Amino acid sequence: MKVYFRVGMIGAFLFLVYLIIFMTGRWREEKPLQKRVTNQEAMSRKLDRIQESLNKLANLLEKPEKKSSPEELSPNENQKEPKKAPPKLYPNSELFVKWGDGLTEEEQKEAEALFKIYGYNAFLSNQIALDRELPDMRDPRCLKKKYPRVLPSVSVVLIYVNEALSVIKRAVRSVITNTPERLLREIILVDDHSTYNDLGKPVEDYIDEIHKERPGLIKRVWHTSPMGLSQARITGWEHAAGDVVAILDAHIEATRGWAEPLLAQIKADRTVVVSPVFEKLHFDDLHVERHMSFAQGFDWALWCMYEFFKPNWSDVDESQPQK
Ligand SMILES: [Mn+2]
Repeated sequence: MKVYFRVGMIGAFLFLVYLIIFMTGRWREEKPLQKRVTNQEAMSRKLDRIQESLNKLANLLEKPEKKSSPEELSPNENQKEPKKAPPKLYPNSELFVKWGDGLTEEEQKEAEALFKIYGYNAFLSNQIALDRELPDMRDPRCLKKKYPRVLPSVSVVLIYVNEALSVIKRAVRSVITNTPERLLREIILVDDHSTYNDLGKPVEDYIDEIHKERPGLIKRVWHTSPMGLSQARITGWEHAAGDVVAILDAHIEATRGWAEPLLAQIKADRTVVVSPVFEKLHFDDLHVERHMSFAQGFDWALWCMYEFFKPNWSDVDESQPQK
């Protein structure tokens, strides 16, 4: 880390030197060409010399550290050393506030780098099982409900752009595991022009793997240019062949019994648009927390908002659907 810091400092210093030279160069632009060239040559020579000295300095700084590196200690001395907890490299990163104790420095670096790319803990997502089982957070009264066996079929649309591969895979797996086979018509992956390499062939490979158990279950649709969130959802809907289309982000995990209550509502009245209450999947340790029951809607400025249900609703029965 110290070495990186030093290299960083030297880099910053060099950049500053470059900036000063650049600015001085610009101020002198009115001067005759001959003089400007000589000035530039002199500057460039100076810069070379500064760089040389900095390299020497960097080499000098590296050497004492190498002497005290653990590899050069005798094996006995090494064993006697008590195991120290690895230092926290990113004390200011949100990712490590509640998570990440005991990670090696290398692991912390990887986790932080992935967090910067994805905005959630893709490092942890890559470690945990694709078919992990989440706790059942349904109201006990929901568990007693019976739904018709014959329900409309559902096409599940998962939209994404530059999502973590393991997150997409887990979303797909969770939908397959938690939707009755007779009801799941297909899963449609809509990729809004991702640029990350691992969302090409690795996704195709995963689809092939799924198709060994459920032939033709997954469709993949690729936008040839970025078209945005709403269009991605519309694209998914256009490709859907099921009676009902469930439109979701790709960073979800379906849980047991998610589909039947929604499909039963639509079977009873095919004009309704239904939305479940989504539990909260935490970005850092990926645990799930029960979310309060809200209705989602939009205000006149088109901000998405959450609205409480009627005051008497929870007194009556929280397991009932609500408008
Ligand atoms: Mn989302």
